[in-house]
Amino acid sequence: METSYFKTHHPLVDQLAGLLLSTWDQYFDLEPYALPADLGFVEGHLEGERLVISNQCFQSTVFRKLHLELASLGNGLDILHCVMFPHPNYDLPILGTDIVANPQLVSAAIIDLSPVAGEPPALSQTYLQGLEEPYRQRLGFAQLRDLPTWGNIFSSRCVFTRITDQPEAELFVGIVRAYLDFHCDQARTVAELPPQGRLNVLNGHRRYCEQQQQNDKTRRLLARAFGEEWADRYMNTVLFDLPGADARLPDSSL
Ligand code: BLA
Repeated sequence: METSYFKTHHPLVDQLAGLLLSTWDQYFDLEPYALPADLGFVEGHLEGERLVISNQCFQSTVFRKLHLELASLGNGLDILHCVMFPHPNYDLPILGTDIVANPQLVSAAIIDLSPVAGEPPALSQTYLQGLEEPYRQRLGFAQLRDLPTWGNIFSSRCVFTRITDQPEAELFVGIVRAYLDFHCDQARTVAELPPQGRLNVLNGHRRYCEQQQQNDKTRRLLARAFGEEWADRYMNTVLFDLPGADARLPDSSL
C-alpha cells in the first residue's frame, strides 16, 4: 500500500498535482475535508491490472471542497482529476481539470472555470478578460478536442485538447497556472453574496454536478474495476457530491 501510494505517475500528472497543491497552500489556509472513510484510498482490479485511486481533499473559508484525485491503472493509464468547489455563498466559477494519460499520449487534457451564476450561467467580464490571453494560447495545440454533449456546463474559456509532445505539455501547464493564479487571486478578495443571490448559485452547482455525473467514460472505467453500484456511489459522494446540510445558506434563502 505504501509503495503504491507514493508511486510516480505520468510526468504531466505529477507536475500538475504539485502545481495544484503548492498553489492552494500558498493562497489559502487549508483545513482537511473528510471524504467517506472507505473512499480516500481504494484499489480494484480491471482485466488483471490494478486500479489505484488516491484522494487529497481540503477546505478553506471560501472553498467548500478542494479536491485532487490521482488514479492509475496498471502501468499504462494515469488520471488526474481536480475540482475546486466554492461555498455557494460566493459568486465564483468552479475550476475543474482532468488529465487522462498513457505513456504515448495524453488523450484528454481539460481545464475550465465553469460558471454557476446567472440565467443561463455565464462568466463575468472580469473572468472573460482575465482568461483571454491564456485562452488564446490554446491555438498552440495541434489537436484541440470537441466537448461531449453533457459538457454544456463548460465556459467559453474551456481548453480541451490532446497532448502529444513536451512543448504541448509545457503549454498546458502554463495555461493551468494562469487560470489557477487568476482564480485564486479573485477568491482571496471575493465578497459574500447577499442571501437572495445564493440559491441561483447553489442551483448552478447542482447542474454542474449532475452534468459531470453523466460522463460515461469515467463511470464505465470505475464500474469495470469496482462494480456499477460502487461507481455510482463514488461519483455521487467523492467526485461530484452536492453541498449538503452544511451549505452556508440561511434557511430563509431556500
Ligand atoms: C474523459 N475521463 C475521460 C476519459 C476517461 C476518464 C477514461 C476518456 C479519455 C478520453 O476521452 O480520451 C476517466 N476521469 C476518469 C476517471 C476519473 C476522472 C476514472 O476524473 C476519476 C476517477 N472530468 C472530470 C472533470 C472534468 C472532466 C473535473 O472529472 C472537467 C473539468 C472532463 N473527462 C472530461 C471530459 C472528457 C473526459 C470532457 C471527454 C469525454 C468524452 O469525450 O466523452
